[in-house]
Amino acid sequence: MDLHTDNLLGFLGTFGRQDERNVLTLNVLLLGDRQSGRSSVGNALIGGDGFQTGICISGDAVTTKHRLLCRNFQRFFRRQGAESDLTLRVVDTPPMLLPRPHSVHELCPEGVHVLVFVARADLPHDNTRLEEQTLFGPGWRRHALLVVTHADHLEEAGLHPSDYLTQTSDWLRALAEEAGGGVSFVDNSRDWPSIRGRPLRDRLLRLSAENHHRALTVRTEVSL
Ligand SMILES: Nc1nc2c(ncn2[C@@H]2O[C@H](COP(=O)(O)OP(=O)(O)O)[C@@H](O)[C@H]2O)c(=O)[nH]1
Ligand SMILES: [Mg+2]
Repeated sequence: MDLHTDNLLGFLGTFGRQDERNVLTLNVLLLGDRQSGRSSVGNALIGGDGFQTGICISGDAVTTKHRLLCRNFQRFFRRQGAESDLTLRVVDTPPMLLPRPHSVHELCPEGVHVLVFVARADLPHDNTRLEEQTLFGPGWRRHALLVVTHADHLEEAGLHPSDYLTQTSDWLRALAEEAGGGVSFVDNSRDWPSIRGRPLRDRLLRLSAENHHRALTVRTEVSL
């Protein structure tokens, strides 16, 4: 597997070919609040530690600008009888309620296949929603996957994930119900990123396949 950072890997097109194998390239956008665990989820997806993570000191965010990391997973799945690589292009974002659409568009001019919403289980959430619809259009839910991090805290508290969802904020519960890719609970304090990421990669690929690998266009003309 090759690890490519930032712009080292040119975009191959949604479907390309490499050494006679098909390559499916998916653009993935991480969204969420400060310290939600976005960068850790990005590392799990990529199977590395390229995104800087950490506790923010004196209110300064660890992730301060959009960052793209790419990784090719060889022979990740079979498509129409042929072995296919999966190339993930994962965009980490600063903690903002609204990502800067121009930055996302610059990194993913062809659009975004999967929106990964990251929220942490051990902190309360308010009901502020992102302007997803304004940014990605009305079909954004079909491309959304919710990842709840810090699942280790739920385990410690003896709380089952489904019980957690009944007790959490309205917006998180609504998102869990609306997201086409459903909800994944992860404990990012355990295992190697690559191992943690495998079920997320599978889920992400399944979701994108359900959307026939169509990408959402990021609307840059809206003033937010
Ligand atoms: N215990 C635990 N810690 C986590 C988990 N996910 C992330 N962290 C830690 O939470 C802090 C913030 O994570 P980070 O990925 O940088 O969050 P970001 O600000 O949203 O990018 C870091 O110190 C991580 O190591 C988790 O699932 N469990
Ligand atoms: Mg971060």
